Amino acid sequence: MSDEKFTTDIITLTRHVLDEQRKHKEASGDLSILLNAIQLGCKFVATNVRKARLLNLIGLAGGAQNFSGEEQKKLDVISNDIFINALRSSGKVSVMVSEENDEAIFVEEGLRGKYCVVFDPLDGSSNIDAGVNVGTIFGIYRVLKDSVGSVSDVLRPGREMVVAGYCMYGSSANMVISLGDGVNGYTLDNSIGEFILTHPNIQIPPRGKIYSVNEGNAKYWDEACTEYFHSLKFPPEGKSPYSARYIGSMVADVHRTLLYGGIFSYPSDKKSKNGKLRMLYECFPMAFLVEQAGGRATTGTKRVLDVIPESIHSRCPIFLGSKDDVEDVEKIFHKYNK
Ligand code: P6P
Repeated sequence: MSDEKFTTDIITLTRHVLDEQRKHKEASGDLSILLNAIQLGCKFVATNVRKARLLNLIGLAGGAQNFSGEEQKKLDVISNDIFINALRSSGKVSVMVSEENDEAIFVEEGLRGKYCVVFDPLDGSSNIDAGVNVGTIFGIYRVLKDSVGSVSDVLRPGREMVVAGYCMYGSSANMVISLGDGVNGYTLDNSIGEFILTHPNIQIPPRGKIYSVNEGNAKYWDEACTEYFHSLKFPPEGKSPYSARYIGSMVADVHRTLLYGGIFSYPSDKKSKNGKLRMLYECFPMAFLVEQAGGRATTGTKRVLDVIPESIHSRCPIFLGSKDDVEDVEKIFHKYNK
């Protein structure tokens, strides 16, 4: 008989959010309802990512016909529609920004709520074909006072977010989320359709031994970036080099960094002066989570969460991870950017 104690007191994400809600007497329960809508989207995506190759859902935009003859869409487009519909029908959202939509989405009167949600419904979707982990990334702002929903509600620094999280789709679906009071991880139990608390109070190690960056861009890096990564690969005598790990799917690379420590980066370079990753629904949520777990996130010269986006798809360079590793980045960048 396994000595594993069978628990009948399972902590689901929904229960955890309600516990959080009870801590705030003024809480209306709106955020709990909103997070349930996000959970629905993640459960849908989890199911369909796992079946994608079987259902031939991958890479079929443009002309492919499904068995009923209608236009078949790529999984990330379908996932986007699922999230938009779930968020709109929750009645708790006024503004949405999605990686899949050029313009912000403003919810009609009667269904507007006090939150704005920025999200990438299926980040890294090009990796699905190769069976690599992909994920949904989301951040939540409260609408500005007296606002009925406008772009100004989301062109704000990431530090003003109230919730940030991601759901990674791999061998299981792992939801990692912060409501501003630490970071917790949940694993989807497909048999009951609930996210179960499996990683309470995630804390990132103060220093790691792994660096994660696309070295294929090294020829385009600036001097500070080049010097920093060189210092990890060729440390002083008596110190071991860091190991290199790069999956090319932000959710997977950040998840590993959060649990094991070290540094993940998508720096700016001569090809992309602001880097590749988008502030609102990639950099800000991940920076929020890492800071809540005791780590840090910098552009090289500035705290990521203090950057103000000029437009909803603005990008920024990012180095995130263990606080001592991020401090090393800033020391070198400070030398070159006085
Ligand atoms: P590169 C995936 O396309 C993505 O948006 C992130 O998930 C990932 O971190 C990055 O791009 C990878 O970009 O240029 O290294 O392939």
